[in-house]
This record gives sequence, C-alpha cells and structure tokens, in this order.
Amino acid sequence: MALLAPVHSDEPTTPNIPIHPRIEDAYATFEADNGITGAGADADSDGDGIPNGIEFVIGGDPSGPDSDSNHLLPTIGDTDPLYVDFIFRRTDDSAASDPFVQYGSNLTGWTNAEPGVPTETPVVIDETNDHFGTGIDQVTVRIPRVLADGQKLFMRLRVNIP
Ligand SMILES: [Ca+2]
Ligand SMILES: [Ca+2]
Repeated sequence: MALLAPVHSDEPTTPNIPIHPRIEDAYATFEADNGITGAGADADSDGDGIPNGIEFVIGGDPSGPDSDSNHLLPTIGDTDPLYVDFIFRRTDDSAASDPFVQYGSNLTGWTNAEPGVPTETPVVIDETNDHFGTGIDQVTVRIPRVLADGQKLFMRLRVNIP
C-alpha cells in the first residue's frame, strides 16, 4: 500500500469558477429528478394537460400520482383599464430557457410579448424575485388593451427546449 504525500506546487492554479449547467442540462435534470428521463418537453407525462416543458417553467410536478399542476398555471389580471396582465410562475432553473409570452386576437396569429414593443403602446414586463417562494419568481406581462383587435386578446406561455 502506497501512501500519497501532499503535493506542493508553486505553479499558479486556476481559481474555481462555478460552472452553470447548460440549458438542456437543467431540463434534463428536471426530467431525471422526476423519473421521466427522455420524455421530452412537449410530452405530458402525467396527463394533466400541461406539457413537461411548461411544468418545468411553473414548478409543477410532471409525473404522477397526484401531480395535477393546473393550480400553478398562469393567471389573468383583468381589472386595469389600460392593460391585461398575464401572470406566471417562473422557476430559476427554467429562467435560462427564457420562457416567453405570446398574444394575439385570434388563435392563429401570435406576437411575442417584448418589453417596450411596440413603441407607441409598449408591453410592460415586471418580475418579482422569489415571489412564490425560494427559486420561483413571478413574471407579469402587461399587454396594452389597445393591442387587442376586435376586443379579443389571447395569451399563452411558451418555452423552447431542444
Ligand atoms: Ca403534465
Ligand atoms: Ca403535473
């Protein structure tokens, strides 16, 4: 049995740099943690009507039993005279995947909600860190009512996970 002596070196060493997992890795970890490795973001592994990728964003449980996540879905704030608010939960793990909101006045044409766009009547996006608890932010996407065509406004949450 050999004893290993501590190694001393005068050579410069690289400081420890935290490595942020790549986007796919954060989602892959979510799948692995929930026993659905390889299922994919578009699949709805627990059949609650919410795809795994959206469960990842809102902090839902994507695998059964008793994993209905409908109570975590985005909500609508419809009391402001100028804006309709789309409010969603966003986990820190999913923030790097840049989940986004789209709006439209029919169910075929969608516009990405981007802060400051359009310039005349811009969309406003507010974020409250850890609003829903540690690691889950609240994101409020405020769509100006004047952007509604024919008094109709649809909104949806999306995330692109390869
Ligand atoms: Ca689901
Ligand atoms: Ca679920």
